[in-house]
Amino acid sequence: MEQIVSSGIIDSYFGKLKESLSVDTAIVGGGPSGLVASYFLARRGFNVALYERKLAPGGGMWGGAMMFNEIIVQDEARHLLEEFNIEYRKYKESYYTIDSVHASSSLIYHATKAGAKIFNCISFEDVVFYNDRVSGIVINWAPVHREHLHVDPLVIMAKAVIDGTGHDCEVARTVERKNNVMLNTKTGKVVGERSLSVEEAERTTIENTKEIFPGLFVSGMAANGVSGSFRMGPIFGSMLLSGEKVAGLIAEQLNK
Ligand code: 48F
Repeated sequence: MEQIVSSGIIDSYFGKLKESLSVDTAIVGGGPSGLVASYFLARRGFNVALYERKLAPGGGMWGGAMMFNEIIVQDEARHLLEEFNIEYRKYKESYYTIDSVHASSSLIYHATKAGAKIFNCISFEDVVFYNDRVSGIVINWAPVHREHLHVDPLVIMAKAVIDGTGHDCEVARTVERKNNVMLNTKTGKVVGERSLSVEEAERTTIENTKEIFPGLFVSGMAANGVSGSFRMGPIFGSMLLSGEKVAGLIAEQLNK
């Protein structure tokens, strides 16, 4: 029995990993925008893998605001609450309050149910850069990074990569730093996040969700960080809408 337990886990995990060595879309970061994107891409039949360095995907959603585990979503994103079967309560005219643990787990459940493969405890380290295009990602175990171990990584090839790393915009910053290229932003570089301004931030998150370099798309807070827009705090409508938008942009490109 001991051997069955261990070999079952190893066979199954490495089967999943091998199927994901070359994917249609690799998503870095399991926050709300990355999870929503993975769901919509998987639902359309694309091979999609999401890499999250923490043990639990969900990013900044679990903690609500200051660990008060409730989030706010506005009317514009209500269709996504319905899509993910998330319970919500109306608050004032056009806002909803939602238990953040329920919301995070619903996104994870539906993404994996739709067929997205989520690899937790894995850190993005670099991109594959071929013919002036982001063509994949370089990954390693998160503890390797934490312990500063000198261990070489593995490579995942991808037709499209999403930077869903939130405030840090790690993928975009790596592409800019290591390859001396111009990104599709007003300075050609990662402009950097501004202070808090809720309405403006919610609006621009959607606008800034785009392909910022051939093969590299940004979603969620990384989209605003890359393009120099504001943060918004614990309102999550634009994170969900950004995930929906980036999945649509990638599907359109891959279907061409
Ligand atoms: O920050 P995060 O939740 O991303 P998001 O989808 O949503 C932002 C909101 O949570 C909140 C906000 C809006 O209300 O301002 O912050 O933009 O999740 C980003 C995820 O990426 C992971 C990180 O652990 C988190 O779960 N991540 C960051 N860097 C790496 C990474 C990396 N190098 N490798 C793997 N995962």
